[in-house]
Amino acid sequence: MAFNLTRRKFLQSASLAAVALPLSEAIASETSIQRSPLESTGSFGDETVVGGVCEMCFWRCQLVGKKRGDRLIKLEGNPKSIDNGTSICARGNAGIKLLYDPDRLKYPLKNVGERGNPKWKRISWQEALDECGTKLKQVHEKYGAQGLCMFPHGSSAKYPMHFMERTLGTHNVSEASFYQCRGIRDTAYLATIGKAPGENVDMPNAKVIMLLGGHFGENVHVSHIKRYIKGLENGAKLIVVDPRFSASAAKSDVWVRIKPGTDTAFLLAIMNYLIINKKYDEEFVDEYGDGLEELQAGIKQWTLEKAAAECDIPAAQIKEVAELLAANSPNVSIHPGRHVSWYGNDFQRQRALACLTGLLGAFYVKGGWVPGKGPKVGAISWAKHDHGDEHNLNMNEDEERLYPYAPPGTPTELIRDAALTGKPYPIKGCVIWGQNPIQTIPGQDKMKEVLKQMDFVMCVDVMPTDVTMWADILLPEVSYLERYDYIKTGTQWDFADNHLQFIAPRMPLAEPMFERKDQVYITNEIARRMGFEKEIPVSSAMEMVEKNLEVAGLTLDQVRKEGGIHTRPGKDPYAMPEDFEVLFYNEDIEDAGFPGIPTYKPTEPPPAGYTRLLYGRVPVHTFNRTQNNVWLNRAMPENPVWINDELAAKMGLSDGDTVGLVNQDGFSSRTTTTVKTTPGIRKDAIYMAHGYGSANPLLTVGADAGVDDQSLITKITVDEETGAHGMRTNFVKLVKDGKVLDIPTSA
Ligand SMILES: Nc1nc2c(c(=O)[nH]1)N[C@H]1C(S)=C(S)[C@@H](COP(=O)(O)OP(=O)(O)OC[C@H]3O[C@@H](n4cnc5c(=O)[nH]c(N)nc54)[C@H](O)[C@@H]3O)O[C@H]1N2
Ligand SMILES: Nc1nc2c(c(=O)[nH]1)N[C@H]1C(S)=C(S)[C@@H](COP(=O)(O)OP(=O)(O)OC[C@H]3O[C@@H](n4cnc5c(=O)[nH]c(N)nc54)[C@H](O)[C@@H]3O)O[C@H]1N2
Ligand code: SF4
Ligand SMILES: [Mo]
Repeated sequence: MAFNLTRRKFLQSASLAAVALPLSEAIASETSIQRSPLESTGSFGDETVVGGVCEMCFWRCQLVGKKRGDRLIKLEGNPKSIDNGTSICARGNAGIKLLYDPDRLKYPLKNVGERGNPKWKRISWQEALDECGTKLKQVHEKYGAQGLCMFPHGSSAKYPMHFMERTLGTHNVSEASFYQCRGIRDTAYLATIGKAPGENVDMPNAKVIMLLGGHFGENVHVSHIKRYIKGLENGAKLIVVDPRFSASAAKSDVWVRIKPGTDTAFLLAIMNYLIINKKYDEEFVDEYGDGLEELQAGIKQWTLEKAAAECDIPAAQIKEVAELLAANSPNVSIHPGRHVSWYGNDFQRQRALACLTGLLGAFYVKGGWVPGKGPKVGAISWAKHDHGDEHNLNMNEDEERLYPYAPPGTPTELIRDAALTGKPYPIKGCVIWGQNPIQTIPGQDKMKEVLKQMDFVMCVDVMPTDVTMWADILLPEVSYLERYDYIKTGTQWDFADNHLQFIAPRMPLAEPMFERKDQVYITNEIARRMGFEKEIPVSSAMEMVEKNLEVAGLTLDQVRKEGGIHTRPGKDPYAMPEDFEVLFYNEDIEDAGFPGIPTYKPTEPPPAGYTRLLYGRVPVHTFNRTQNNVWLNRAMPENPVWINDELAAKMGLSDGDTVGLVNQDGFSSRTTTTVKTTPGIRKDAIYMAHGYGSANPLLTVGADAGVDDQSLITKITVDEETGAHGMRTNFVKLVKDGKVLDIPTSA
């Protein structure tokens, strides 16, 4: 283990959410962990296979597999890991149930019914690949590269994505991890400190940790949560800003019960207070800061009182937070957040977080933001193919960029609008690979219209999900436990003085079953059929990983002999780079037509009778992708709606009541769920876990379980600087026994 955190304590932290869940669920998730075979015995299986890298979520903990005969029977953290160590979370543990899920896609399928209402016919790979190659080629020839689009997510989607982008030449690629998740964070920090921040805060050494909306314990990334717990064990004070009493709020010293959407005002008031009272790190700001005067002038109206009124919190609490940060600077972890696509005003909030970190001098210091220096590995990719100016059009790269701070790819909404209007160009071919845009992207009906108008939709997945119902051809991929791909790299900068780096290539722990194929096979075969045979960079996934390892001077054999993970000495993570700068004021942002200093843009309040819909993670599921997992379904089969207990009493609602929801545009939830009444949420919002309520009847466990939050997010909000989505701008009422209940929010 990388540090002294006992297994029991880790399990406690992984089920921290029990604090914030209703008792019934708390018991369910606790017992599911206690009953896990992990607890009962240390020895399992006849053989241990090394080299696994989890992808039940995208943190990619390193695994070993225990086998009995041909069957993988248990997953564990790799004892060689300096990242997650021997720990994995509930979802990682349940990977076995994904591997052997009887509902998994097994053969290539052709939709002989309608998109959205499919009738599946089993076909051969030959036929499936021929059809994909022919149809994609037709679109490419008729409409140019810009006639194609892709919705990818996950490590296996990288290889086909690069084929689409580089060889076919389309810019219409929208990754969920950028446009619905963390892209705004990355470009806002890039525009402030020249680097994307990751979640790289040195929490074990922090004196104060501040989380805005981050709720560790419900949001679970094993090594990250260990660093957080280590920080708390070491005595860090915890400030949690959240409208809801989250698992982190339950551990906090200061819980800022903020009005949703107003975080930027809160941050500006803290910065103003620090500047006026000269409580910022003057030495750091003199040396590394640029534009403090502009910042000071631009935020001077943000007094504690003004922010208190805007955020609906006491002025004294904002002062308390500012004082706590100042007294402990520079050893403070201002967490950059991860899922930051909130209100469509998010670029400015993320800039404010980076600027506050700068005012506190908390870059490259113990406890502050410390990027960590991981090792280099290769990135085999497809050759760039020039199809001529007419064929590689990019609607976000016109003379004036529409979204100058867009993360890589093209904003989802631009792609959808182009597909629906044909302007600036038609989009007629769609590849979906490891993403479920029906449940991931706001505006479900819009997404369905986009898919309906395509000439061809191809989908590569491991499970039948809501989006796979829209495919013409549906291809079954091997899972992360059955393939070579992604090399997980990282460092151990935050625990020890002898800094280490690690390299962990994903190797299969089990043999592929049925007719499932991997990403390299599928992409190469389609490329061949589209006439790009000569450009194929590798002939197998194993060769791809081998070549990428070469850059680090390693081979798969060697890493396997080393237990699946290669470690080597690292570099001092606290060394400040020479050209480091914090741009409190950024002239380029202003030239592009946006505020050059962090600026608060209010979000629309709920209309009378409605309340705001908030959503987030639960410890035992990953978005929608684990809903059919039988172990995880047992741990949390539905997503109760959190509603303030006083409001509930006024509305005649009790804990456990069955309800549906309807939103401001008249969209109703297809399914129902239960009510959780609690003082742990403000009156101007309700909360539910994201990812539930799957509609695909082929999911024998997950279909119709709970309510799909995305089906209620129909008002589409886009962040002006980045083009990424905001999703917390929708409002709902509850429906009980067929009766729509007004929400007395002003009560
Ligand atoms: N309303 C709302 N929307 C959100 C969020 C939210 O909290 N609320 N969260 C946002 C965030 S932070 C993110 S990162 C995105 C996530 O968005 P997505 O990545 O779209 O998440 P999932 O819904 O899990 O869909 C993933 C799809 O990949 C498939 N899959 C799993 N493993 C593999 C594999 O190995 N190969 C292939 N080919 N497919 C595989 C799954 O079966 C599933 O169909 O959603 C965003 N959207
Ligand atoms: N178990 C589990 N862990 C995961 C994932 C998973 O699917 N399952 N997904 C991973 C991924 S890809 C991501 S991006 C992260 C996402 O994890 P986080 O970045 O933590 O994001 P969410 O889960 O969307 O967080 C929602 C939190 O924000 C609060 N909130 C809502 N509105 C506001 C507001 O206006 N202001 C403030 N301050 N808070 C607000 C909500 O009450 C809730 O506590 O989790 C990662 N970890
Ligand atoms: S945090 Fe859990 S689900 Fe995510 S990679 Fe690690 S073990 Fe797997
Ligand atoms: Mo995410």
